[in-house]
Amino acid sequence: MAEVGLSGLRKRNHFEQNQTRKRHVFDEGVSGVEDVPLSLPDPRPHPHMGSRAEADGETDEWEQAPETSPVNERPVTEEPLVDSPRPIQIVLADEDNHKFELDTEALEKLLLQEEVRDLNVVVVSVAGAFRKGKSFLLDFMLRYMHNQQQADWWLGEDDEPLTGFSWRGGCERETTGIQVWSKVFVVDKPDGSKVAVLLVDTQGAFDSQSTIKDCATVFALSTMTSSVQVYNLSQNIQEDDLQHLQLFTEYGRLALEEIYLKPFQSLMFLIRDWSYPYEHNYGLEGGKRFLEKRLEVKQNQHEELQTVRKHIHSCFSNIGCFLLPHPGLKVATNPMFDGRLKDIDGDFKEALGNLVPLLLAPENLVEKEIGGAKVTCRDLVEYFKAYIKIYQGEELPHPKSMLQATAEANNLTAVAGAKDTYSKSMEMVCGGDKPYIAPADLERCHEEFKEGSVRQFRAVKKMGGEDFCKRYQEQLEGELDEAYSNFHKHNEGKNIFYAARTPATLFVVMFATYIVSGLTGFIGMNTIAVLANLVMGVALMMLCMWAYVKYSGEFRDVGTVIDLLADTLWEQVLSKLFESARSRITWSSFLPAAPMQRKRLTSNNNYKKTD
Ligand SMILES: Nc1nc2c(ncn2[C@@H]2O[C@H](COP(=O)(O)OP(=O)(O)OP(=O)(O)O)[C@@H](O)[C@H]2O)c(=O)[nH]1
Ligand SMILES: [Mg+2]
Repeated sequence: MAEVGLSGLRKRNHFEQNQTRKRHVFDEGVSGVEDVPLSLPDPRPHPHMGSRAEADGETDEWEQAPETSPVNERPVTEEPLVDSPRPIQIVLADEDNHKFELDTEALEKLLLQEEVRDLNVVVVSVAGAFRKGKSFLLDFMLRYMHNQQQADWWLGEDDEPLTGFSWRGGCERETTGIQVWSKVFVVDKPDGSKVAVLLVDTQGAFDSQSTIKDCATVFALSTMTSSVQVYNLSQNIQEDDLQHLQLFTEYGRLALEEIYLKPFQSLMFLIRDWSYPYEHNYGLEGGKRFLEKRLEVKQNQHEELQTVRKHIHSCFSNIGCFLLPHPGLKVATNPMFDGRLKDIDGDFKEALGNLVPLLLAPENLVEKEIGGAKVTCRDLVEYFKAYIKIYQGEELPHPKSMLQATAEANNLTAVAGAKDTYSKSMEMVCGGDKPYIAPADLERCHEEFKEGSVRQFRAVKKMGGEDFCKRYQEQLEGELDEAYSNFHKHNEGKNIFYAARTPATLFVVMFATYIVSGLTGFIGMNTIAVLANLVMGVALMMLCMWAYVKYSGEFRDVGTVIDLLADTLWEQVLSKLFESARSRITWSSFLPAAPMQRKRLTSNNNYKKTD
């Protein structure tokens, strides 16, 4: 009876939580551990939060507490809110910035409870596209965990609304981020060991508010941290389902530091609304045969199809498939449906009765392992912290939608083609075996070939639209300019005068110092003569070294330093000297006087004469 009284209050609280669920639903405390085989005081499931029946204020007869309930007589504030079971948001989705945040405090409160922290953990997670009944299924798993001692009854009463993880009808998404159930179930395995079972609900993929990266992050995080990932699909396994699984698991694998042979554990394809029982029967056996066919790698298959299948096989240690029938029209279309078994088709209930124990019966529980070592609840907290950090950082590439990835590949190929044409044309003009060309001519060729190359890029049919294409055109133009600057440098290298600048400078230095040393020796300034000889010797050594470097290609660093020195000397001293010498000795001094000058002289003379 105490349970009944509590449930009345819980109902109110749960409704409130439903409104604020997206933030810290767990602020009130999360200490929940349920030892399944040991403590089951009431065989009926606890009324959990989240079903529409609760949210709407609808009350089933079980929840209508008798007025005489001793618990009800207590003031509301004294109710033990602390252990009301509910979903806890452990990964929060920041919708505006497309980021995910781990609620470490909530996770630690749950997994570091004394009773469970050192137990090996079993994590069962359900992931897949949005609005496909994931939370609904998890609520049946919750029922199983609560009622599993009553093997033939665990599905519950016919008139009992389905509660637990928040589920609802309609076309808009419900679950966001990652949620776990606030009770960690402690289960005795047949071998006598105790394990902690954690149920995980995830944000549905491909809703209208999430990017591919968001979907990949949720899927990858839940796959990395779960021991059994249920991949929830509708009606069939389509090729795009496999491609998305490939993309998402690869995104998960990228984040793992160590390369494990098989990075993830068990994958269960769960096909909802299976409509072809005459080809493959409902359940695990039918699913197995169906999956074998779907994941078969054949010799004559296209490479793309083979790669997807090989990838999936290589990622999971264990892959299964279960075919679940349609639950009936009331479940799928009736807005008043609140999860009562009486409204669900018999076939579905029967298949569900087989499916859930397959995942959660003590003998079937799969403990979480990472790198071959079993993971405890305490370890799992650390793994969550480490993994989420990777997805928050910028280290991982952004997974792209199929169209975006194809458009990008398209444009990049067109860029590469156009660039290749440009390079070939430029090679014809100034390639390795071509002689030096005047810089102005080279620039003219560059402009001409660049224009042709851009024209070629624009002529290729590309996906992604004009704006997208424009970005790649700009990239192409940038790359062509860069290539031109390389061609230009290469061309300059062929200029014999440019190449001879270093030896010429060193010769001039040697010649000058030779003259200085001769003159100063002649007039008895021996110190200066010795110094000049020294400089001449150094210049000679540098010239020999430079010649060796150019000939052998060894000690290129030394060659560069000599070139740099000679260049500086040329720019700073010699060219200035030449310049000033040239300005003094003009051509006019070698030519007969110009008529103008003569005229001016005459006029001057005339002027003088007039004077
Ligand atoms: N057709 C069909 N509908 C189902 C099945 N199971 C549950 N539903 C209905 O699907 C709707 C969505 O259920 P949810 O459990 O909230 O779906 P979800 O995948 O968790 O949705 P999101 O949280 O938005 O990702 C509800 O109206 C359920 O009644 C099923 O096996 N087949
Ligand atoms: Mg959901």
